[in-house]
Amino acid sequence: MIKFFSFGSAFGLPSPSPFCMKLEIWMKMAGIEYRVKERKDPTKGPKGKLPFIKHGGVVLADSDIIMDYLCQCFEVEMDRNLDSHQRAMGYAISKMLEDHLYWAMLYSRWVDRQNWKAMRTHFMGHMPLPVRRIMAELVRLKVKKDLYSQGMGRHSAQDVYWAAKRDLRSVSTLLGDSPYLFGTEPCSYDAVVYAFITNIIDCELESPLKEFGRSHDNLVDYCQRMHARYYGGAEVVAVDDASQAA
Ligand SMILES: N[C@@H](CCC(=O)N[C@@H](CS)C(=O)NCC(=O)O)C(=O)O
Repeated sequence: MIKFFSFGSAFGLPSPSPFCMKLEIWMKMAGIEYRVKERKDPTKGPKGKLPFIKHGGVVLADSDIIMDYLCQCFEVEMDRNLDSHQRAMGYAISKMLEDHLYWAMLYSRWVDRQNWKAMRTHFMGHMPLPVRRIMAELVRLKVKKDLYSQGMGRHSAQDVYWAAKRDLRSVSTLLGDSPYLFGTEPCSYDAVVYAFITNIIDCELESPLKEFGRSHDNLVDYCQRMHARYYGGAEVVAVDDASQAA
């Protein structure tokens, strides 16, 4: 059984981490059984980020690397129906969301004062008060530093949201009136698109990006469709919290 280390549900989302959601949906698509181990602190993972997995003696981080490993272990062959152009498009869209839109989402949650307090309460609320305040400032400082190094954090709020709206508009245009990214059945790239878009438009936290995303009916419908398919059923997935042995 795969032990899947992930942020648990928050802000009305299965996970406030689009990378954790991406991997979880992909495992559901692949029919791979897993047990969720909820974590709030990503630093304990092998790369200091979530998600990561444990499988036998193997500990692996990074959603793409994990998916590649699972493909080999379980002989998963996804996206058989896609041609090479669709695969290349899917890859390009995924990286736009993971390496560009993600940073604007991070900005809207940790830097924008509108959401900062809710983030602090969710991630640090369980800590005693003085520690909570210090940890919260340290984490916010780290996110700001990461954003600055990546580049997004050098822009004004207005420019951050302008840049991210272009991503959302592009996804909406590419999706058009298709039920899924490449037709009537979802593919692995839908795991990425859904995880990132729902983390913006279905998140209880407000932001200019949420408002903009929700003004695109096809994005709203797409997220509802994916949610119903992957989280709407009576499927039972075992969940352990952090207090239990890893
Ligand atoms: N490339 C990684 C990215 C994972 C990632 O950035 N995870 C975030 C949560 S969405 C995280 O744990 N961040 C903690 C940090 O950067 O310190 C993947 O695909 O898994």
